[in-house]
Amino acid sequence: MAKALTKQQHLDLYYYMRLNRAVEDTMVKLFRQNRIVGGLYSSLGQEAVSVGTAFALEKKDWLAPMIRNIGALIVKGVPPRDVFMQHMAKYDSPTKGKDGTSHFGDLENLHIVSPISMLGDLIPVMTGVAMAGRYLGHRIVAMTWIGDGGSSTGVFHEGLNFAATQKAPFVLVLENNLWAYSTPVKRQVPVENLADRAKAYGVKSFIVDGNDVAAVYTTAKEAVELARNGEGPILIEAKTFRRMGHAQHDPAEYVPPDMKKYWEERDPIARHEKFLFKEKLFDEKGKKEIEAKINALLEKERDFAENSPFPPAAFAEHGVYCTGDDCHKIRAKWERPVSEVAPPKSSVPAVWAIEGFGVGKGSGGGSAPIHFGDTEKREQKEEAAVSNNGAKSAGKKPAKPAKKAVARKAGR
Ligand SMILES: Cc1ncc(C[n+]2csc(CCOP(=O)(O)OP(=O)(O)O)c2C)c(N)n1
Ligand SMILES: [Mg+2]
Repeated sequence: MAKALTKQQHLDLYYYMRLNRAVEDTMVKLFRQNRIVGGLYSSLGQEAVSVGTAFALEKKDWLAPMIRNIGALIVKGVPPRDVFMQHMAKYDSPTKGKDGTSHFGDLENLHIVSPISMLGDLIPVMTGVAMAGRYLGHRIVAMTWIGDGGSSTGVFHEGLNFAATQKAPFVLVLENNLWAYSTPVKRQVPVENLADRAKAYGVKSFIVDGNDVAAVYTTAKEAVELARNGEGPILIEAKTFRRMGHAQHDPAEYVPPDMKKYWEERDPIARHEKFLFKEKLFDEKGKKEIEAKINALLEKERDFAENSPFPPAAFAEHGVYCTGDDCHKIRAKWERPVSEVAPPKSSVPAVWAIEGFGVGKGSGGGSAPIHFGDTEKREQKEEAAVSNNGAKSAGKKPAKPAKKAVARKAGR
C-alpha cells in the first residue's frame, strides 16, 4: 500500500469510493421500486479502479467512461443527481430523459465524452481527443476504460495501434474483472496478463491490484504524467472482480462461490478503511463524519431526482434530427483559417494518369483516372474536342469520336 499520498488524498479516495458505492446502492433500491427505466450495471468491488484512475486526472483532462465507471464520473465532478436522473429518464437529466443509463457527457465544462456502447470504440475516439489536445497545445491527457471482454474486439487493437503510432497522450485502463457476461477470461484470452497485449504495439503497460485504491492511484498518476510528457500511450491492467452479474437481470449463478468469497475478502473499501485506521489517518469519529456527509448529500440528490418530471410527450420528437443552434452550440474551433484546411474549391487535372489505363469522368463530373482503359486516351479525347470545336465554329459536322482504346484484361 503506497504511503506517498497525503492524508487528504487518502481520505478523498475513501470518500469517493464510499460515494460511488452509496450512489449505486441507492440505484439498486430505486430499481427494485421500478423507478429505474434503463439497465443498471454494478461496479460493486471495482470502485478502486474508477476512483483511483480518474483521481489522477487534472480538471482540464478528458475522460470517457464505460458502464461500470460511475465512480470516475463522480470524481470528475458529475453530481449524483445527474446519475440518478439519467437512469430514471427524468427531464432534468443531461439527456432530458432520452437515455436510461449513463450515455451522457459534458464537452464544455467537465470534459467528459459520452460512452459508446460498442465495446472498444472509445479507444480511437479518445485517441483523437488526445491528439486534438496536443494540436491545440493544451497539454491534456485523455483516458478511457475497457473490460477484459472488450479487449478482444478488433477496434481495441486498431485503436491501440493508432494511439501508439500517433504517440497520443492517452491512458487506457483495462479493467480485468475476470468475466465478460458469463464468459470467464481464461476461456476467451490465452494469455495470463492482458497487459501483454500492449507489447504488440510498442505500448508501455502497468499491472496493478485493482482492489488497492492507493496503488491504482499512484500507477495511474505515473501513467498520466508519462502521457502528458509525450511518452504515451500507456495501458494499465487493473486486476479485479465483478462481484454482481452483468446487470441487474443476471444472478450470475455461473460464478463459482469460492471465487466470490475470495474477492469479497478483498473488498477495496474495507481494505482502504483498514489502512486508514492502521495509519491513524482517521478514527471512528472521522469515519462517521464521512458517512453523514454522504448520506446528507444523497438524500438531497435523490429528492431532487425523484421530484424531477418526466419529459412532456411533445418532447419525444425533439432532438431526433439536428436543427442547428437549438440542438447543439458546440462549433469546431478552427485554429487555422477554414479555407486552409478545407478541400480545394476547384479540381486540377490528374497528373498521374497511367499510360494505357485511360482517363474518364469522375462522379463529380471532372476528369478522373479510371482503371479499365476502356475509354479514349486523354490525347485522343483532347484531339477530338479540338477538332469538334473547330468543326462547330466552321459550321461543319463534328468528327466521329476517337476509337476506343483496347480494354486491358483484368487480373494483371
Ligand atoms: C462490440 C460489442 N460486442 C458485444 C457487445 C455486447 N456486450 C455488452 S457488455 C458485454 C460484456 C463485456 O465484458 P467486459 O468487456 O469484460 O466488461 P465488463 O462487463 O466485465 O465490465 C458484451 C458482450 C457490445 N456492447 N459491443
Ligand atoms: Mg469483464
